[in-house]
Amino acid sequence: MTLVLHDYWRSSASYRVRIALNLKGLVYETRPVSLIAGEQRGAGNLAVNPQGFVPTLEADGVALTQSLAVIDWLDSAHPEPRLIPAEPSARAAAWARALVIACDIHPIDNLRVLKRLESQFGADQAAKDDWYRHWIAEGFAALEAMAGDGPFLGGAAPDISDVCLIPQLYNARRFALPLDAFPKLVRADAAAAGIAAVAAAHPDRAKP
Ligand SMILES: N[C@@H](CCC(=O)N[C@@H](CS)C(=O)NCC(=O)O)C(=O)O
Repeated sequence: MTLVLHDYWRSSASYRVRIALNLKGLVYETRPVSLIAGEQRGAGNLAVNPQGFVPTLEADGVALTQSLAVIDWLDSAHPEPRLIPAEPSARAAAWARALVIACDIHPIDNLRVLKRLESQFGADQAAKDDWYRHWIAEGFAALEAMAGDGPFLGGAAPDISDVCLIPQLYNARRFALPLDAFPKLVRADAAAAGIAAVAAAHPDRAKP
């Protein structure tokens, strides 16, 4: 199967999919889409991703969008190692943690939202940075309470919620959010950083 990932090195949704692909040991090509140059809204990207987002994973020419749907597809097509637990309660808990990040933190801090804050309300860089940190801190407080005994959020192995956490923590550090209040999240991230497949997905290694 030919896998082509349309991504941007610093996009956290793209980073999630790179982590999942690498954990499953899958080989893929990348097609960089520059968010800085606005390429996400160009005809080439819209042809595979009608929302004008990254990432998109093309699997034998079939375009798969929405990073969590892509990870769910990967877990169905390539089940080992499982990122979405099979046992119903563990599965619901893993999805709940993942969705705290993917639904309730990440979209509010997206580039288009930050641009809109500036164009519609005149927010300057400091105001936008404060907004960005606020939503991460609020979501991380809940996620810290939802995390298990570790080392990963759901236990002994990384699951879909850790896959979402690692990029969100990367963003939190970029925007200088203090992390002292989130020891379980920092522990899960440190455990993940020790996995070569996860480290290989880091933005610094995906930079074109
Ligand atoms: N829910 C989507 C979100 C994708 C998304 O927000 N991608 C961002 C980068 S992390 C993007 O393409 N932003 C472009 C923009 O805001 O113009 C997913 O999980 O795939």
